Amino acid sequence: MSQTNVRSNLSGPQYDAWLGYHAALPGANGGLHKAAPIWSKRIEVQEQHHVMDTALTELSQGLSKLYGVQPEIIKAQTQDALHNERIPAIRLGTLDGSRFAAATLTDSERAAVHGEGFIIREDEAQRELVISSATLQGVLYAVFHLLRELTLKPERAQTGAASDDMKHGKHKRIDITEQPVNSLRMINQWDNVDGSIERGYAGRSIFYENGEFTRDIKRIRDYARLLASTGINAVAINNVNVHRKESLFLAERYLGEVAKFATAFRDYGIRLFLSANYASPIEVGGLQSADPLDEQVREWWSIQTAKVYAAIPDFGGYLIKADSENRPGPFTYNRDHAEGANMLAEALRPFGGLVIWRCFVYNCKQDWRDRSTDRARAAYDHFKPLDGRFADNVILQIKNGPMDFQVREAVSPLFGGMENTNQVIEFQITQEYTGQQRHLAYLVPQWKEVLDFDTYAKGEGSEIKRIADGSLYRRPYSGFAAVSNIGADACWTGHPLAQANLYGYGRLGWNPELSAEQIADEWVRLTFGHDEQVVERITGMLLCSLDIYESYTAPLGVGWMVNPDHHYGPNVDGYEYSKWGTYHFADCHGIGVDRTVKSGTGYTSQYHAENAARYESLETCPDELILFFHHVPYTHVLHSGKTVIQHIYDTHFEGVEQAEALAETWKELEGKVDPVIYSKVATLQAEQAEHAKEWRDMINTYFYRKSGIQDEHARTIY
Ligand code: GCV
Repeated sequence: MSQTNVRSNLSGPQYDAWLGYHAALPGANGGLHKAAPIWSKRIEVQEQHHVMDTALTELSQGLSKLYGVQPEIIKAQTQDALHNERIPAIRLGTLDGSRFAAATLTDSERAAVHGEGFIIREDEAQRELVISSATLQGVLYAVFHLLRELTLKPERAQTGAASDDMKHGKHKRIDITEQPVNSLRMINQWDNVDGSIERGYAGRSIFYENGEFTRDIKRIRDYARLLASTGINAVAINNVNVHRKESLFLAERYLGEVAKFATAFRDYGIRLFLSANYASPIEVGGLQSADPLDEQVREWWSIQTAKVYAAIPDFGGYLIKADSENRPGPFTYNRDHAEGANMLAEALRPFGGLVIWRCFVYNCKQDWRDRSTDRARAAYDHFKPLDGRFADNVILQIKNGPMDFQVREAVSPLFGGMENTNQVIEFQITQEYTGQQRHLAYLVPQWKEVLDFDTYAKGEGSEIKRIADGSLYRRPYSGFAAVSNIGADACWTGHPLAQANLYGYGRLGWNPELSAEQIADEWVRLTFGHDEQVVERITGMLLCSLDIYESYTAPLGVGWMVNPDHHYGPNVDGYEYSKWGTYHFADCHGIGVDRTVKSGTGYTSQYHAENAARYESLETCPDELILFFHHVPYTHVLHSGKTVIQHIYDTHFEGVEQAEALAETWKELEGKVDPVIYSKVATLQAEQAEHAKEWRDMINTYFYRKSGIQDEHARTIY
């Protein structure tokens, strides 16, 4: 059987995720096609291209699910005449390839819509809907956008000029212009070829099985479809920790398989990248060295990269984790990271490829007795001095915080520290430290907070989102990257509601101005329909979920306190006497990491003056980060008026009550949402409520025993 014939047999609401289009209107299917817009029964195109084919398939499938009528698709040959007769239709195409696309726009509109941006416009009589973009990817994004709009706002659907709404002037002509804010909108898979996923909480890999690439290309396409529907345009298909076998992905052994994945993603406008092993010249090429300044090494990369491009002409480039957590890198040869990255950049440049170089570089063999070394400082200390030295096709990938995707940590001061370097921000959609898709944690509010953070790099208004999108420093390459949260689980994400994080990441990458509320509302309506009780309850659950998780886990920004290795569940001293640089320094007097210039590690100085001063002073440091920046006595009084110890007790008791309330809220939805999803979530929320108690009791007991201070409300502490 050929690879493409092997089909996933997964289906149904949990698998369809937000693309079911089954939820278009409240009520039953009966009413659906009565509301069909007059133009929805026919689609006309002039261009032939694989991405256009995808757009057509998506559009026609989506419309037929929404309105119960399969639209007729008319391709190039006969189209001119039909168009002149102004037969109602959707007409779509690129500005260069389609006459209608160009004709509907004014010169200034044509100039304004570029790259993957698009315009969707209905004519006055609603007989025609024209989709125009400069690129085919833009046409595809427009199709997904249109279907989303029609699903979210059923009132947009009209039956034509004769409709009552029209007569009463209620119909608003569809006229949408969208331009993605970030140019790179990337997903990183941490999948290994043995089928495991590093920090994966949704089953095995959909990409690999037992040392081979999956034969289920249908599943890869279905994933590409989900990603593209939110605007994702790049994917790195293997773990940044590149092990022995995965090092061969760029060699003959696997390149043919990689190319098949590239085809599946390409059809959805997504460029494929590989995580590469910095020591590939040795491990794959059999050379003695991987020294970036060695001519033989440079030549090896050039030749090997040319082979990759021969197999995948639109290959995106290499994602590199070097000199990080025991991975090889240029430090071995006394070279710096600019020298390391630029060598790869040189090999990729002739093909338009990119090097995405991670800044997660720190000493993971620290002596816990040494209080002067601060892991939070590491990325800035390593990379800031290299600003301006990276080649123009190198992009630094910087985690949102200086530590490691904690529930609460400061933002990375590297944003705002490098004016002359391309940068993307890295988020973690997979919930490594945020409940591992067994606890509910909607992460969009956290990402929004980071993106809206003002670095003051160029004075007020220098938010991280403006560095990520390239506008503050006018960088050619910029954007978002994030670690995926999907696996072979039938609902993709383990916890069905964790789909909202994947959806939200894509939407935020497209437009960081969208609010967490709007994204949650969109996702719930697309996934579950418009029943107002369902919408209100689930969006409510999502929006308070991260605060709840934070309240019963590590307090006030100090982080960690998890079991070592797998990182699930409470263990206050789990990382305290370890080599990882992840300490809380709790003793009988107080807790927290002194990162001030005055008496601590000096980390606060890595921020621009306004933020440095705010964090340096106990008076102005925000409560939620107090233990990230300061070591304080348990009796220290927060801005909230509570002492640190009472805050710990209160939040942990309240957090459990709130986790129980989440489970109760969900129970109200029995019979109102898909039964399989209902029972999965009900089980998970009950488990979360129980596990929150474990967190509460361990943390409260630990700090009660350390401090000897009673809870003001005399609740049970062990
Ligand atoms: C892929 C953390 C995770 C590791 C991960 C690493 C990284 O340390 O625990 O599993 O490795 O981050 O981002 O490289």
